[in-house]
Amino acid sequence: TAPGDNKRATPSKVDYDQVRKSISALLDDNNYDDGSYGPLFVRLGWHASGTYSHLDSTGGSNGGCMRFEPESGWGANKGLHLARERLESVYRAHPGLTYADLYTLAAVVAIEEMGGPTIKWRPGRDDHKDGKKSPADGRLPDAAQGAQHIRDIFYRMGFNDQEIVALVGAHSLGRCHTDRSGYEGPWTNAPTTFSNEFFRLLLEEKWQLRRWKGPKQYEDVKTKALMMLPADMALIEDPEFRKYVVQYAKDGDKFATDFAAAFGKLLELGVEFKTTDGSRHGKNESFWKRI
Ligand code: CCH
Repeated sequence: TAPGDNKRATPSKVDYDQVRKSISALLDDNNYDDGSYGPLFVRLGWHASGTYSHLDSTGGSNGGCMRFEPESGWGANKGLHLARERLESVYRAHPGLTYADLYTLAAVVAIEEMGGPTIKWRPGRDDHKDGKKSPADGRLPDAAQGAQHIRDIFYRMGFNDQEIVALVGAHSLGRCHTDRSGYEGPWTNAPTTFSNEFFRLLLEEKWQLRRWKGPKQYEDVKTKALMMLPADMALIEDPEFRKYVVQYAKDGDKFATDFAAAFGKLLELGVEFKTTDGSRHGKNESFWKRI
């Protein structure tokens, strides 16, 4: 049966510390990928949020629409049903919790548990009953493209060059799967540990085109075990992006701080949070001021 609205209790009754614990308990699985669902949960939160456009205020994590068509069927979201299925028990165990909050909190918990920074997160996203408000496909980045495309996609969400580079640093985590994106392999040697290794590898390794039947991707000359997407390579080819790659490769703490800020912002794009008097909190106002 299709997942529906969670109207069993009001969000304020949900114990989010318990929700966090339930999510943490689902991260490790020796039979899955590199032993953790963490990277997949991060991709889930990112793809749930990255549909936002500040031009018309559509898209974003509110609504939890990725569980419905059309979003569930988008090529860019291939494989994410595994994350949603894994999280279903958490949704069931916590009456009042919305899928929209769950998908974003799962990403936050995963990053924190994989050694990343604390990310500011608050509940308040509603679930829609269907996918009617989903934007048209095409709002998530295409890995085959370069700097101009990346800017088009992320400027549309309201990010600047520094935030873009910080966000893509999430590719220190996880890997590509031939049956999902068509690409193959991990970016780093420790794909379940949050770090600035992605940036260090980009600068320090020599990268060559991989000769294979799959889509155009790069491999490190030394071991051929690591990969970069064309869109990743754009971060060192473009001089403005490259400035931040150099900075983050040198300073892991700065990366962690900037990543936390940009990722926290990503998860809130287009979400209107209710204030205690029931009125809607302004979209563009930062919640730091409110709490
Ligand atoms: Fe990404 N990403 N991403 N990515 N991504 C993929 C996997 C992950 C792009 C393409 C891909 C971000 C930005 C970009 C993660 C986090 C983030 C894959 C492989 C492709 C392709 C999917 C597969 O085959 O499983 C492109 C292009 C961009 C921007 O230009 C941002 C931003 C984030 C988060 C902040 C994570 C984590 C993964 C690993 C998922 C896994 O299953 O291991």
